[in-house]
Amino acid sequence: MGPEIELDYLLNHPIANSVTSDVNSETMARRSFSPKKIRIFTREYSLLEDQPQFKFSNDKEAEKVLPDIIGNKVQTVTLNGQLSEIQKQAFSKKRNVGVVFSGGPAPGGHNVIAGLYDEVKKYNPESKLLGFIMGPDGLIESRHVEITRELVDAHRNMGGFSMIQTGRTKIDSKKKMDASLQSCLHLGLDALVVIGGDDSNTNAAFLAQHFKGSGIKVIGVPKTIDGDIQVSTDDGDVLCAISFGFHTAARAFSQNISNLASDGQSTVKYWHVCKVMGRVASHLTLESALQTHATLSLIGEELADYVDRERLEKARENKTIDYNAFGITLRHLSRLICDIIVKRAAAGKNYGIMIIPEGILEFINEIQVFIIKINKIIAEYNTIHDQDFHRTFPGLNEKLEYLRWISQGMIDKSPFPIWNLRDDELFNQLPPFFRAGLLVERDLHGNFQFSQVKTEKMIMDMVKEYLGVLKEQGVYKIGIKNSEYKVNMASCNLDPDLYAKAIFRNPNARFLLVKETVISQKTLKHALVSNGLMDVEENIPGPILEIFKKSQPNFKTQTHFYGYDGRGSAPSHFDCNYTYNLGMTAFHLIAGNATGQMAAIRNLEMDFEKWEPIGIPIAKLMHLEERKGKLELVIEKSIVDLNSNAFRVYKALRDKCVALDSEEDHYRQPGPVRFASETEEDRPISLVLNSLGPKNK
Ligand code: FBP
Repeated sequence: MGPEIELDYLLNHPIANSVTSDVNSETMARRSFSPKKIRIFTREYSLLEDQPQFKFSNDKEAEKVLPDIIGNKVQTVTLNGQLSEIQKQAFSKKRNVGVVFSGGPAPGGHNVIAGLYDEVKKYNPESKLLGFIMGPDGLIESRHVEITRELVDAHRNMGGFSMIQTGRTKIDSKKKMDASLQSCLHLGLDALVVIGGDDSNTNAAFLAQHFKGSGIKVIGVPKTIDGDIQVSTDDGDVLCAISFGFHTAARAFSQNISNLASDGQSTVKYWHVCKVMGRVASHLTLESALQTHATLSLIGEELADYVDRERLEKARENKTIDYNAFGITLRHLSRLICDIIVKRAAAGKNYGIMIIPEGILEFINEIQVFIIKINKIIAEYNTIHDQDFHRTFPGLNEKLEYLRWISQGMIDKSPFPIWNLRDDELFNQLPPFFRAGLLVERDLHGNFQFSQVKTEKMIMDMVKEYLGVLKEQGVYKIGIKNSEYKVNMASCNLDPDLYAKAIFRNPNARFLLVKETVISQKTLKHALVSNGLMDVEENIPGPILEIFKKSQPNFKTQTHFYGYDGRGSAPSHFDCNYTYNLGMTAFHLIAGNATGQMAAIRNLEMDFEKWEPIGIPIAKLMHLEERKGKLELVIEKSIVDLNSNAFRVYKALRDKCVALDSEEDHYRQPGPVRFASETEEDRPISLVLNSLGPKNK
């Protein structure tokens, strides 16, 4: 190394400054990238057209509590016909629009604001866009910032929700609704745009109803990486194929997972266990499975549908019905996983990649029952005592003690207490970390916080335990490549065929499996001696000992959690375009005087040229759901449809992913998330598959 350069010189050097700047060339390129615009947005004005052919059946409770917006129709943003001068003036009038992020971040949120801002200013430069800070709290407390061009330009095509931040507060009381209305009135807002998930769009509908008399419009925007806001009509017409952020998050997870796959394939010693976000639905797991061809991906919705045919058959023989044959238990799930691990090991691959959806517990009956019962117990405690359960019983032991009292009839005096002795017994068989996870405080919307529970640890502990049993039984063994075995034996002048018969269960197979009875050096020696291949006093021949050692599996795992990283990723090309157009759609809905509508893009699953901006009536998407032990009106979440093309294709690909058929694995490398279109896929794979049908071959 040459003489040391002075630090001052170094710090002032333009190259040092440029390479260490916060703003690198990727950021600059992202900021200056212009997403594509749907054709109607390149024109001057638009009109909203009701589309009564899209039908939804109303929920009775929604009819009762959302009377002013329940009659809304699906609307398309079009330009069929001429606007009068008065209509044009009304369209371009000076407006103040508020915007708020709500819930977890999702890539593309900033572009929704960018699209909204560009349209707000395009029609009237005097119009203003105000952002409420830190989510619904900012709205309730009127904490806001004016969104300027500089602010927007710094965040175009960038990830996160950092521009105005976000929060999970639920606007669930008259007091909070009134405070929100006061904030909007005080700021002279014409409209409010709520960018959020199912719960936040539920909030948007209630706000639209509450704001009706004030004339302030409320528009929702479908955000969530979970991909569980999908809207179809009663006749099966898809109006919103996916929420924004889903594609990027799945791509970000998939990049990491496929990197692990390539490491795993090189070192061949670990099973990588990847828990992937998605509070309830397994859409992100399904998309990641399609993107990466990971060895094994569990789809929660499929497990819920699981039927144990063997048990059913046995029960039929005994002329009984075995209700436990329906649905899956954690124990059974661990057995299914072990089955794949053992089969892969037999094919010489004692390694792999497994994807477990964050919300898997939602689909495991025995655990779901606990979650529902605990929700109810906590809700009742809070109502009866007007105190918070978690503040009163902060530690795990105190919570468990309270449950024990209930099971012993000390609190719940009914003949059938909600938490009975059997519940208590089963619950106490779970490891403490898992019990603590199930008793974790619900979020502000009453959702169980799956991200806080180490589900993957629970499942993998059971897998490890059972693999230990299978190893002792001699079932779990690593297959030895026949050709390698022969070369090794030949190099030591040993007859491969002679020895193969003594030690392998399948002497002619491509991968040789040591006999189940051969589980130690002692039993190996016994096999060789009893086949006349050596004397008791002799040492086991070196190559045979080597092969035996090689066949003994050591199950090693590495666990990973992919969630927050994908939520914070910069948006993909698809999400950049999608969200920018969503922002513009929100403006056109406002300009067309809509309220209680969710901005959406129809035909997302098709090529960009077919994308169509629409408004979907939020009130029509609502149903009653158990939250914190009570029934509440919320937007219905979409879970993985087991009849969808995407799921069926994945199911058909599964054997290829497990790769028992060949020495090669069939992992797929989707590469990094890109904002430019050159090599980036233009849509999620699940959307591409779901768009294929007789009409779109
Ligand atoms: P949203 O529904 O608000 O988009 O959030 C979804 C999600 O990312 C889930 O996948 C995850 O379970 C949850 O947020 C975690 O949230 P938190 O930020 O509260 O840990």
